[in-house]
Amino acid sequence: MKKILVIGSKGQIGGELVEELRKVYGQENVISSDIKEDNNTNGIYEKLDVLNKEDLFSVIKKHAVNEIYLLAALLSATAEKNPAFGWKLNMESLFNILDLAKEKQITKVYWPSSIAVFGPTTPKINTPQYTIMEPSTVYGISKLAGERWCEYYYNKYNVDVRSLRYPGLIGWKSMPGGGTTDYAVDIFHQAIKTKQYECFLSENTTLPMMYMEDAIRATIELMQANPTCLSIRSSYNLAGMSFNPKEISTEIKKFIPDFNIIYKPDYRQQIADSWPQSIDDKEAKNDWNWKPNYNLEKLTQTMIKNLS
Ligand code: AKB
Repeated sequence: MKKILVIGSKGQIGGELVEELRKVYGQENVISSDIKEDNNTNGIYEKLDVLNKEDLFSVIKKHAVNEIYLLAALLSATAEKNPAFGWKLNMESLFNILDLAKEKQITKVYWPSSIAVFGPTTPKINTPQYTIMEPSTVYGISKLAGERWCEYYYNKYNVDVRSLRYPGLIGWKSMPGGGTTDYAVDIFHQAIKTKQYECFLSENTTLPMMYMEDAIRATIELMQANPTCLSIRSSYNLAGMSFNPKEISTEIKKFIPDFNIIYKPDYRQQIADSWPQSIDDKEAKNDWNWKPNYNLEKLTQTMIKNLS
């Protein structure tokens, strides 16, 4: 019987992932947790600081948890403002979970990586799984180090850990929290509310992106995949679509013709410029039949319909 703990369930991915996991495995078998208080969740919720090993262990014992999705992290923009804490949270949380899996307290781990593992020296178009990786952000450095540790724990201790390199994620159910790709969510909220958006990236900054529903499905499909099919235990490249602020604003204008965007790049421009523009995810396609459902047109239509 699966007992799943989702850590960081109040973040951008967490809420939607918990909702979907509960549909698949049953409400009572998915425990959501976050460092924040929660008074109005439907299912089982634990207030949990993943850096506190004792509390973590007692939640696992209390609910007989055997599978963990570790989503707690500082994202690219926030981690640049607090590098020491970004490194601490992103790395120590992973070690706490990998060590529990090494001691066989849990049997399976999901941990997200990111396109931030790539850097300015990486080939930008159709970035392959295996290539130059010299990330220039604290977040990217922590994700690349984490990937190496995941693979190490798999090879050395037979820990069943699985991971995806998420592109920028876009959904209407939750707000992003401190990433460089956040503009692609915020733009929809502002377009509907005020028909204006001041973008912190320049108009031609193309980045890999994905609709949240695709990202959640990819996560669950990877976790359900037969282990013998998985050739990668660091983290899989994952692609959905690629676009820049100008292209997304053109799509939005098809629904809101008087929408206006202005560009005021800030410190996040440099982070975006260091990342790939598009991703080659052939290993994910080959190993566990990954296929995205959403392109920019369908994404825009869905976001506007649901937010309006
Ligand atoms: C960020 O912008 O930091 C994240 C990511 C691409 O991992 N959305």
